[in-house]
Amino acid sequence: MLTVRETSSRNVFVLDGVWDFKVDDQNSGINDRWFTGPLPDSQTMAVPASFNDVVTCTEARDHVGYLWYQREARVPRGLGEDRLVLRFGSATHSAIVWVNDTEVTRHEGGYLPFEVDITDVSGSEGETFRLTVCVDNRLSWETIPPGYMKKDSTGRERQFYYHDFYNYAGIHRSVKLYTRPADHVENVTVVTEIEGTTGIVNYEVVVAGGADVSVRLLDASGQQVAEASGAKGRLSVPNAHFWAPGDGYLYTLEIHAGEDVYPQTVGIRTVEVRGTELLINGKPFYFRGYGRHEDNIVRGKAHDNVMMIHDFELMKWQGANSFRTSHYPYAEEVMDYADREGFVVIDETSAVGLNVGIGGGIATAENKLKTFSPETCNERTQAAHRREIEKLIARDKNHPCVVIWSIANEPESFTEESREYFAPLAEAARKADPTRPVGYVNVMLATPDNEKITDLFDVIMLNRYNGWYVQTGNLADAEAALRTEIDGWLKNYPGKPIIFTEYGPDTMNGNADLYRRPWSQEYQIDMLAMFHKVFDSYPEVIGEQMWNFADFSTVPGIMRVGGNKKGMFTRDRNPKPAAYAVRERWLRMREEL
Ligand code: GCB
Repeated sequence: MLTVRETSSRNVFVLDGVWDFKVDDQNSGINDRWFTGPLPDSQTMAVPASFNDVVTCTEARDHVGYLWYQREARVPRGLGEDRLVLRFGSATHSAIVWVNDTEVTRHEGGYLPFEVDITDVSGSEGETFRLTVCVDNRLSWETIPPGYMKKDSTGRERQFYYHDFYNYAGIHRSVKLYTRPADHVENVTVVTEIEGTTGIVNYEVVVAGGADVSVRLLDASGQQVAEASGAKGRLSVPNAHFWAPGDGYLYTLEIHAGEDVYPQTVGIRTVEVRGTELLINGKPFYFRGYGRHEDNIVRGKAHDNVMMIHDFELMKWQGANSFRTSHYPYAEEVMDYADREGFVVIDETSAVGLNVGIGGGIATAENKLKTFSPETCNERTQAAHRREIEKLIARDKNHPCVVIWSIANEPESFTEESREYFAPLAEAARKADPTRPVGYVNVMLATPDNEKITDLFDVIMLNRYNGWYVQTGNLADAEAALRTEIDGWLKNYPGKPIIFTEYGPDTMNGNADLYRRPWSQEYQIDMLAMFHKVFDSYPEVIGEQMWNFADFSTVPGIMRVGGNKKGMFTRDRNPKPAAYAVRERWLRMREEL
């Protein structure tokens, strides 16, 4: 699905703002047909926002089920023969949408966009229509991510899941109406190559309707550097300015299909895993960065340009060159921004917590269950997971910043069932995008001795907490265990590079400790330094992405003091002392390049 862009043939109307809102505490709104009129006893809610930290009542915050949103919108004047499309950047986790009394679409999956053509139901030019959205925040064994519900002693439904970040919900990204000609550009795939100093742009356009296609490639200053006609082609750019880490140079492929014009940004670059290296434009790349979250005070998981730009500024300040979209696809604005800022991205699906061995960061008592079974993660979960992979790749395939697809975070991966589950999914990712490496992120319970799926992937991505969850407070033992483990991976998979995609201790900012014990700012400095010393002694380790960029909100738990505190930055984005230590290292590494 194409990102929404305003062009000479497409108008965009942003519907963000203050909407009517209602927490459906009895989950009765669908039966009571709330979409047929104004929401009963509504309050207001910002769009985009997670509703949870905006409301003040705990029961509403932790509501499990339906959330209703409503506003009036207007069919634009001058629509003529064009089509009117309603588009959501995301609604977490599923949504039903009505225009007046008519249901126009349903969507599952909380972190990817969806759209629907509403021309035939929205009315005539200049008229208003009622737009109602029912968002459902429930997770089940058949959703990605999975979860389950259980009634508490008061009969109230509670939501449980096997990941630690809080289950924020709502309309998290922008809602837009846009117009486009009936014959229009529906999709485009761009694959770039490099031949010496020449950049090659292979493109393939899908058109709705019968219009002929022509394309122009413009450089960053708007000068045309190549052109072609036909829905498929190969453009050559002599002396091209390649996209590279830290140099987010972008061309624009201006696509013309009949009256429609659509601009697709293009970064000319290549990515390849060769031996134990990951090469960008033929040069070995070393990842310096973090796993992150879309998480902010009051906004929850809402996209916010202020926070996005500030976060990128902080990452640059620290000398980072990359991040992972742990543990779900991030807003399209973030991917666009990573392209233009030259950040390198490991792009992850929302498949987190497919593992009954972990929960809220620790083993839970509910674990009599098996992860993969007809009652838990089953064929329907796998089908949903496959859809998430395919939809993520469809959305992000043209972003030069994306260099690896991560199809899951810390799933169970040491059983035969996990292999059966993952083999077809790794294949589906490769089929959807044969041009990028595919990986999954491995949990510390899956060691070189028992793990069963790494051979399906191109890279080894490890989350390790030696010195924190294990060997707590003993960095000598932690270092020994870490080295033994890396040796084990290298022995089993001598040809694959290793990226550390998580490591680091919880750290209460301001907790100073002469004895440098866990939870102190000194311990964060020491534990990270230990990991870095180990990484520096293995050429096969090609990346360090610590956990986490910033502290974030979690489910309540005895291991979480006001959230997960493994950030380099606090939740309000102040650097912890370790951030300065890491900054020194990363700036030095950048200089040495
Ligand atoms: C992990 C998870 C991450 C958690 C982290 C922790 O391995 O991937 O989502 O937040 O551990 O801090 O426990």
